[in-house]
Amino acid sequence: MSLMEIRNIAIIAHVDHGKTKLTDALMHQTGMAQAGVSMDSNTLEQERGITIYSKNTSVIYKGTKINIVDTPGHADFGSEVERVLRSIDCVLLVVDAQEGPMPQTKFVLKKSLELGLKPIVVINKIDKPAARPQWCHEMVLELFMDLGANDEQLDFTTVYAIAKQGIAKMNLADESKDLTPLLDVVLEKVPVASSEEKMAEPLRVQPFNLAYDNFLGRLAIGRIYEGIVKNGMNVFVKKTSGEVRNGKITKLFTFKGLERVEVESAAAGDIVMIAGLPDIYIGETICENQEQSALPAINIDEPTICLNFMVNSSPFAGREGKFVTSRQIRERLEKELEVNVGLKIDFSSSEYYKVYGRGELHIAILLENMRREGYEIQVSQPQVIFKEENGQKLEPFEELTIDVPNELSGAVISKLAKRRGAVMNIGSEHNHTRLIVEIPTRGLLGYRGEFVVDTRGEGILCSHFIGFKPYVGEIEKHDVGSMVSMASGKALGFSLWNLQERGTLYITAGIDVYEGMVIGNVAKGDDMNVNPTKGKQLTNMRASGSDDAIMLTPPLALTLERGLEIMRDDEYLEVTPQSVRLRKKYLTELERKRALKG
Ligand SMILES: Nc1nc2c(ncn2[C@@H]2O[C@H](COP(=O)(O)OP(=O)(O)OP(=O)(O)O)[C@@H](O)[C@H]2O)c(=O)[nH]1
Ligand SMILES: [Mg+2]
Repeated sequence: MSLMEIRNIAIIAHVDHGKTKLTDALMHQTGMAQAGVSMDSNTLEQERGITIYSKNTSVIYKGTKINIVDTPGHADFGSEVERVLRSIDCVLLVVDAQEGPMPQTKFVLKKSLELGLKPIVVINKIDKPAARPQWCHEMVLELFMDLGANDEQLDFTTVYAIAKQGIAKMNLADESKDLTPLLDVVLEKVPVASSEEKMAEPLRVQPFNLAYDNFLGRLAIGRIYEGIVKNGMNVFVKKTSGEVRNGKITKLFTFKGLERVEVESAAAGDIVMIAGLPDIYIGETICENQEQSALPAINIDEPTICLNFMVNSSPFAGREGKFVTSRQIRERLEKELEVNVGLKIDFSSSEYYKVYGRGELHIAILLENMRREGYEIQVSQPQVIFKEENGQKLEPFEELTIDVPNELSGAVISKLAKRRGAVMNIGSEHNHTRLIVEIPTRGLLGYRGEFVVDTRGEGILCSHFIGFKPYVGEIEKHDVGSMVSMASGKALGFSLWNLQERGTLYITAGIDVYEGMVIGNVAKGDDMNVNPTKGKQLTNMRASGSDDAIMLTPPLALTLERGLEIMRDDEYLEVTPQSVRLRKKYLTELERKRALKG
């Protein structure tokens, strides 16, 4: 058994503060990955420039193996970070030197401190012209204190970095060379992951993540706490409840750079990927003997929103997709459950599958993946999940952190108040107001788009889930109606030109529409039935100028996330490989009237 020393770390931060760039640079400089290869390996991640799935890698530095978990920064994936934190020994808390600590910094740091971890702080992006590393350091220290860090935790090491250029230094005045100062700190400060004694004990592995392989099925990614795991081993899988079942390990991998490397055995301290246990789940304990006790469970956050996935029933169904039947959708969703830990699905209804998730982005990513694979689906409006405790109705709440130019804060506050947001704190700095707002998730749904418009793109809004609280009653948030097509055919520039005065259009000329399709919103009031296919009245005289000459305001293109946000409860979002359309559940006006009468 090769006994290389091991260190296990996770990289955590607010979204975009540079976790992945730092991980990439560590891989490149240690020769574990070639230039240009990134941890954000998934196509959607590359397009969006965000990390969606936490991923493992390892680098070897001065004869020590450092297992690194790169985590996502977006709040919808916060529970993923939490799981990872349980299984490593130290975190690199990356903070943008200009922005300073942001909401997600606080969230992930809080979790780390609670678990007793001693973070290493990396103040990143010190190359930005507006970087203020000293200030940032003070802010981080303040945050540690606010979060109740103990003396040992308060005595954190700070490293300054330019992840993008692969540079780290202990003092701002030091020479800029490479990342060795950071790697040396990791060797010095991160506890060694194992010991001879731990290796001599019977095996215990705890999965903190799942993966899927078409040939091997479900894979568990976990930390070996004690003992030695071997390929072909017969094991017991234990839950904290005491429930136990047998299994056999059929393949074993460790991580090397971005690759998984098949191995015959691995020892305590390492992070491994195990095949052969088809029903393995996060937080269970894989052990060698039936009598061993299970490790403490890993908590998985409950979903906060749900919506129905259905067969696309629009008149355009089947135009673009390869997989359109209920059975195909079901199989795809079942496969998703293999790896998507925050997701739950109820398959019991014959009309729809009820999908429960952690937020609009979490659901949008699933839909985006499905449409790219060739699926057509239609979904209902996302709803928050209510809970009942001691006879009281509870609903999910979020904490918002908002930064807006001073003159816009009034407008933002009044909008949020309508949606039952309560301002907890207001501060002002450099003509910007920072608001901390507590709001029911229900009130936040559909607000992001409005926020961008209201603040002319100059505002920043971050949210994270803070828990279930008593239900606050009805929220009326829509002040626009839908513009619904009453005809099928090609939308014509002439009619759109007339319609665009009434609201914002989602389509442009030349687009195929069907009766019941929502083609825009109506600025004032209720839904409006319109005919976007109507051409200019033909008269005896030739019309001056053709349809092409009409200048239309560019439409508000419906993206998946925007669609999920603005759709109303009597509408479906139609998702197909090339299109996202909004439609009424009932396509004709008559059916809608009947449904209203109930
Ligand atoms: N100026 C500057 N930009 C940086 C630096 N490090 C990262 N960036 C940029 O910041 C952006 C985000 O970097 P990522 O590494 O993807 O950030 P992340 O923390 O992994 O983001 P999420 O995974 O989505 O939470 C990218 O555009 C990087 O090029 C740096 O040191 N200096
Ligand atoms: Mg990232």
